[in-house]
Amino acid sequence: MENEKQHYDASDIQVLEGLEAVRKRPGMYIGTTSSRGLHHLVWEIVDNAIDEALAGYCDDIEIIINKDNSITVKDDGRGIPTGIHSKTGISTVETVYTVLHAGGKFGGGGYKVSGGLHGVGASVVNALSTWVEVKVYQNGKVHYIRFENGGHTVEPLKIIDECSSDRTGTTVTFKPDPEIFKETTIYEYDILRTRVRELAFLNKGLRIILCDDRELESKKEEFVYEGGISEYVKYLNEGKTPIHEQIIHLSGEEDSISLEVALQYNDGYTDNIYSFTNNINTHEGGTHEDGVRRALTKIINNYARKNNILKEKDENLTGDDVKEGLTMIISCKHPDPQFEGQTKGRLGNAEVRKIADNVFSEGFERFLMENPTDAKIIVEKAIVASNARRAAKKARELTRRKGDLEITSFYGKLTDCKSKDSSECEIFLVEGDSAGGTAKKGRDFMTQAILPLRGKILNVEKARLDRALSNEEIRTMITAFGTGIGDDFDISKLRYDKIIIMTDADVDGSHIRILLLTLFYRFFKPMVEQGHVYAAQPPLFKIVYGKNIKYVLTEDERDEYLKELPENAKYTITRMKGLGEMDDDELRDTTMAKETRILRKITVDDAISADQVFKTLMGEEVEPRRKFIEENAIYTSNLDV
Ligand code: 1YM
Repeated sequence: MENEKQHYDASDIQVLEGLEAVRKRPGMYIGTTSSRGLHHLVWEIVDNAIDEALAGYCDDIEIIINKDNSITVKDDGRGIPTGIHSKTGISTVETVYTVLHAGGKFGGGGYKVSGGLHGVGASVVNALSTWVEVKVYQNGKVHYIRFENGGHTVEPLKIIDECSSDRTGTTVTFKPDPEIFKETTIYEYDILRTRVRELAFLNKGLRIILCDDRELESKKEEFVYEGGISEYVKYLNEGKTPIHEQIIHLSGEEDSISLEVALQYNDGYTDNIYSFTNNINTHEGGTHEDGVRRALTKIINNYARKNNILKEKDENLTGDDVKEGLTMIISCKHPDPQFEGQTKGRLGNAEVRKIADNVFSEGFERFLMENPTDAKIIVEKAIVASNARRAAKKARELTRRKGDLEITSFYGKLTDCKSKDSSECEIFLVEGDSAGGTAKKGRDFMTQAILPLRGKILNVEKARLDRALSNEEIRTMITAFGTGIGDDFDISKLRYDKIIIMTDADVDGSHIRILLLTLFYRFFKPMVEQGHVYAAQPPLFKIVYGKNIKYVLTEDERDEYLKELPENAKYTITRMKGLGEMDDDELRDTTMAKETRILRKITVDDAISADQVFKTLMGEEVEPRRKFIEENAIYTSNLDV
C-alpha cells in the first residue's frame, strides 16, 4: 500500500523509477524475456480490451501483427478515460501507461475478472517497448499519446483529429524493445492464433480478429463462438467419436463466483480436461476442478447405484474411471482469484470447491435424469474403464516381475553413462541403430547415456496403459527412466535430469518425435511439466566458407548467414540429410555437446494446442496428418508443444 501512495504524489521521476524497475527485472513482471514473454505483452494489452468486453461495452477486438513486428490492438469499448487524473495530475491514459499498479484503480466501480496482471499490464508493456502509441476515440475526438524508450512520455495526451461522434474505443500499438527481448522480437502467428481462439471460446459472442500484415498478402482470421465453451468441447472432440450426441452444458453462480462447465464423452481412453479461471488456463487444476471432479464421480456412482447398473457387491467407480474419454472445459470467473503452485497454475480459493461441487452436481444430475439413454452410455463406459483398470494393474505387476528377468536384454540396448548423479545425467533417445552408434562415439561418457529406438514406437493415443506396456520399446524406456508408470509413477526416481529426443529433421523424424511426446504427455506428464524433456536440434545446413564451418537450423538462418559473407565469397552449402550421415565429431559439436548444441525444452504450458497436434497426427484421418507432417518436417519449432 505504501508504494502506491508514493506513486500517487509521484513526480515524473518517481513514475519512471517504477518503469525502470520493470526494465531491470522484466522476469518478475512477465515471467521471461524469451519468445513466451514477447507474446505475453500482447495479452497484457488484449486483457484490458477483454475486461471492457466483460463489462459489457465492447464487442470487437482486433489484433494486428504489423510489418515491423510491432503489434496493434483495437477495441470498440468506451476508450480509456482521457480526463486529468485527480491523484497524478496527468491524463488517466498516461497514468495507466506510466504508473505501475495503476490498473483497475481508476475509473472505479466493478471488479476486473480478466487474467494477467489486473491492468498493471499496460505500464509493463510500455516499460518494455521501444515505443508505444495510444489512440482513444471519445466524444467525436481522437486523443493521442506516444511514449518512447521504455515509457518516456513524448508529449502529453492531445487531440489530433475528429471522428464520428458514435465512434468509441482504444487503439494501442507497441514495439517490443530488442534490448529486453534479446532472444527474439519476431511474433509467431500460430502462438497468437491459439490463444485468440481460446479467448474467443471462453468469452461467448466476443469477436476477435487476428491479422498478419508481414507478408505481401496479409492473413486475416476471425474468431467468434456463439456457443462458447460448448463449441470448445465440440472443437476438441473433432476427429474423435463422441458416444452421446449432446454436449452437456452447466452453469451457476454463488457469491459473485460463477462456474460454467461443458463436457462430452468420446470412445477414446484419454481425457482432455482443461480448466480456466478468469480466462487463465489453470493447468495445475485447483479447487474449481477438484469440486467438479468430485461431483462427477459422486453423481455417476449415485446414478449407477440407483438404477442398479452398479450392483451392491461392485466397487465404487473412481475418479479415473469416470474421466476416461472425457472432454471437459471448466471456466470459473472469480472477483479475487488466488493462484498457487509452482507455475501459479492452480486455483487456491477454498470456497470455490463447494460452489463448483454444488453447481455441477445439480446440473449434471438433472441431465442424467432427463436423458436416460445418454446416462446409461456414460455409466457403462465408466464401468468398462473400471474393469480395464483392474486388468492393467495385473499387467503392470506382471511387467515388474518380468522386468527383472529381462534386465540383460535391456542393458544390451542402453549405453548408460558413468555418473550416478541424476542431476547431471542425460539420456538421448536416438532414432535408429546407426545414429545410435554415432551418438555413442560422440557422447560424453560420464554424463550422457544413449538409447537407440528401433522403428516406430506404439501410438498411445489409441492404446490403454495395458497395451502400451506390452510394447517393448516403451518398456525399455520406462526401465531406463527408473520412474515406473501409471499409478506407480514416481518422478523422484528419475535417473536423468534431461531426456533428449534426437531425431532427424525430416518427416519420419518429426513423426517419431511426436509419438514420443504423446507417450510422455499421456503417461509421464510430470516429467514434461517439470521441464525434463527436450528435443535436440540437429542442423539442417552446413556452410563451409574457407576455414569456417557454420551449422544452421533453418533456411532463414542460412540466408541470414550468407548475407553476412563478402560479396564474392566462395562457399559450399550441404543440406544435412540425417543424424546417421554425420560423423561422431560433427554430431557431438552440432547436437550433443553441452557447450555448443541447441536444445529445445518441451513444455505443456499450452497443453491444448499440444493435444491438437497429437490429434491431427494420431487421429484416424490420414490427410490432415500428412499435411501437418509435411508442413512441420523442417521447422522443429512448430513441434515445441
Ligand atoms: C487495446 C487496449 O485498454 N481498452 C480499455 C481500457 C480501459 C477502459 C476501456 C475503461 C475502463 C473503465 C472505464 C473502468 C481502461 N481504463 C482504465 C482506467 N484496450 C483498452 N477500454 N472507462 C474505460 O475500468 O472503469 C484502465 S484500462 F483505469 F483508466 F480506468
